[in-house]
Amino acid sequence: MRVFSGIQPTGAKHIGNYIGAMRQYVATQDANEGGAYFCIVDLHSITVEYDPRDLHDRSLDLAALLFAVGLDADRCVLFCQSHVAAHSEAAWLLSAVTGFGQLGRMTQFKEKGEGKEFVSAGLFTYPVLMAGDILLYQTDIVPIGDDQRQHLELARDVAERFNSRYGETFKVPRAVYPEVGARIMDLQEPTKKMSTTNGTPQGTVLVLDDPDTIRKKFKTAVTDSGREIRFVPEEKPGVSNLIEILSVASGRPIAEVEEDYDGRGYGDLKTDVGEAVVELFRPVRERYAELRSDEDELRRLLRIGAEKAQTTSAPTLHHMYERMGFVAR
Ligand code: ATP
Ligand code: LTN
Repeated sequence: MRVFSGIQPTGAKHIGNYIGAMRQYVATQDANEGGAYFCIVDLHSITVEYDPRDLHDRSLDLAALLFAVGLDADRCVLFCQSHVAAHSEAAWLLSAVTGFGQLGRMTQFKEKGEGKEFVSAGLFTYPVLMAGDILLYQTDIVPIGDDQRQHLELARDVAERFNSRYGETFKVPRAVYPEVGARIMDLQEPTKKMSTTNGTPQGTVLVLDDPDTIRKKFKTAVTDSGREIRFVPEEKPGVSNLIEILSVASGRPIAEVEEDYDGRGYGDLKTDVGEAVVELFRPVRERYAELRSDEDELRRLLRIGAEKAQTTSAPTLHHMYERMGFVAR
């Protein structure tokens, strides 16, 4: 099985990104013979307003963070999307088999564009670039969080349409969502997903937050009316979110966490989740500081990743041009 996933170098990564995505990347890098490819999708991050001076640093921040959580350059391929030209090329070619109507129905496009004075064409075609990312690698499985469901469906449609119009070229990929934590909610507004771009700062726990900040964010988390600690997301979104986070951070099933807190108060739960998350991220913070201080080494590792990604994606890109009828060089 071949694994592929992408992650944006914008903003600081939060516990939702960790639980929904990064943790899965680490788990899949050994379990898959076909190799695991993880892409820092810098080309995607120019689709909303951004500062060019930041992009460079954020990309290196994210590389260091991904290595710090456990990706290993010898066991997976980590690279920047902009280093492999095939991604931009594939996006253009695939736009021929992507429906304008389907792109207009993407909720991320509607949400990120809403109320903005300037909405880029790139924000609209974002899912085409994403489909290319995945399809170029003949990917079997894509570990992602729940919010990417619609984009993955589009990538599958694009693959099928291309295959039927131009002949069998792509594998049709399948998404893999974590069993627990596919949609971590904002601690202050637990009916909204945790997000660096659309969430509340106090309700968003960053992987690199210092221990006291993490404790404080959990202490002030919004809970629900009633007193019972039970996992019922529709009825008790705040408490259920905390249970889910504690389950992942402590490695215990949800039912066991519920049992442990039977008859206890919300205060205990908040303190314990905070502490468990502090311990979960403590080694990550330490490794991050070390890795981030050596930019030359990070660049070297990303270069190696880009070379491997380029080699893997080249034959598929070549087939795309050929089957679409372009004159060979
Ligand atoms: P944000 O909403 O913070 O801007 P994002 O979803 O736009 O983040 P990425 O950082 O690229 O962008 O997301 C990386 C991965 O994290 C994706 O697989 C996404 O599904 C997952 N993810 C994002 N938010 C959550 C969340 N609240 N819970 C679980 N997984 C999430
Ligand atoms: N849209 C994704 C990031 C992304 C991605 C991908 C995820 C870009 N290309 C390919 C999986 C596979 C997001 O998380 N916002």
